[in-house]
Amino acid sequence: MAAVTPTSVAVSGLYFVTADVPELGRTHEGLAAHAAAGGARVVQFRHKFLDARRFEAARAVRTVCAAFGALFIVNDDASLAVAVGADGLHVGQSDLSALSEWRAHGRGLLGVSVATAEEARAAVALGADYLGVGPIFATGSKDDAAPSIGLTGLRRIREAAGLPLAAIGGIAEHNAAEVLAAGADAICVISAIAHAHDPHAAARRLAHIAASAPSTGGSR
Ligand code: TZP
Ligand code: MG
Repeated sequence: MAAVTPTSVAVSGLYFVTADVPELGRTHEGLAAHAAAGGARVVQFRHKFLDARRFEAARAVRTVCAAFGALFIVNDDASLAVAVGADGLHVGQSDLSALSEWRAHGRGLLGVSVATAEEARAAVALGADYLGVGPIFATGSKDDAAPSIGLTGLRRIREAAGLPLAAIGGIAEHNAAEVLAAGADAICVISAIAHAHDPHAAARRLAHIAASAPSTGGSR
């Protein structure tokens, strides 16, 4: 049987984007562990401060992902992704400049954030392996978040691109099923786990919702 490499594994199910929540004593590593133990198939290390701690924090999240068999993706920072041996890099529209370094030195999945069908087609042409789609709903977790695109925007992107879609932005237990029904392959969350009363239990419930979703006929 052929070996399964990261690039041949579709992004699907529950996808956790890390944060720290100092007021609750929650770290990137600790939350990644709760998410992965609860069933997250993909964890993206997203650390917006370029300080020395990010390298150690990324390595710790990588170790957690390896322990639980989750894909480990790094947000935006191609140097960090290469340095810690990430399974992939995820870039936003304003961070596409990171691609040349990732292509030169990195190996694995490339995720690109898109908000429109046009951006989705351009990301396909760039060689993306999956698309981050959103914000679907309003979010308090991203300072510079663009206006939400809603389920209608997600459906338009579903029609435009055959790649796995990881929907993000304001997704939680109450709306995850409708996001999956609209064509998402993965539900991508920060606060629904990071701010949950019990992050591990929240991850388990979200992973269960994702696993129970019927196929949309999209890339699943
Ligand atoms: N990109 C688009 S929305 C978003 C990112 C990183 C934040 C999602 O956070 P939450 O708490 O799941 O709405
Ligand atoms: Mg970015």
